[in-house]
Amino acid sequence: MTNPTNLTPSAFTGARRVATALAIGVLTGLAQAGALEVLVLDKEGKPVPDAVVIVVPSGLGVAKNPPPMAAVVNQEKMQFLPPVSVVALGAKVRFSNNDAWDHHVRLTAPGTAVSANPASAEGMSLRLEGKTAGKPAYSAVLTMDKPGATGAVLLGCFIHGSMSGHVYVADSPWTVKTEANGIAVLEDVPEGSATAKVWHAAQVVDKTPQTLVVGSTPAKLTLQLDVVPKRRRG
Ligand SMILES: [Cu+2]
Repeated sequence: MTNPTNLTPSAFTGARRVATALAIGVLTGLAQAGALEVLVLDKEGKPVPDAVVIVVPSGLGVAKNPPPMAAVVNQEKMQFLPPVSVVALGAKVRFSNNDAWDHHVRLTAPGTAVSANPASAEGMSLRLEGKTAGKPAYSAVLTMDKPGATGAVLLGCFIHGSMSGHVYVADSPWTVKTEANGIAVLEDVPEGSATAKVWHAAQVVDKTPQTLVVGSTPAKLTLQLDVVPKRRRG
């Protein structure tokens, strides 16, 4: 009969290594993770930047680069920059006016009556004074924390109707914006089946999510919009 105290030091260390490996495995849900590259094209087959790709895996895992809990959106030369930001639910977004004249920050979520302000379903707005040369810009921090308020929040300005932007409050940790080349790279997506969908400001009708399988080799997927978004100036 083996007495546990008779284990040799090396056997004991080995057992501990296995235990540690198992613990790490449990923490990561044991699922292997793979990379997924999603290309978003417009109706004419051209790459679309500033689209948001949302992947929902069936397995458990930890996202390598989840949407941040903080972001900065600048008002500059009559634009919201960046025009699209992806953040996590509960993120604090700092809006800063770098123009010499006043702007509003108006938040609404079309179709879903979602707002960044828990007190109002219609949305909210605030006014930021213009920047004086040599002084810091006026800014305000808004928290995207309305329960269930995920999706695209529309940004606007009452004074300048041409100004628009979006803050996409992500539901899934695997939510990434496409770069100038129309590609969004998602890392550490748990292997197995997943759904992928695309959001773009110009795509008014929601596209049906696509089902795919993420494996050990990098997967590629193309999602196509039904529209040709206007190119942003600048
Ligand atoms: Cu304005």
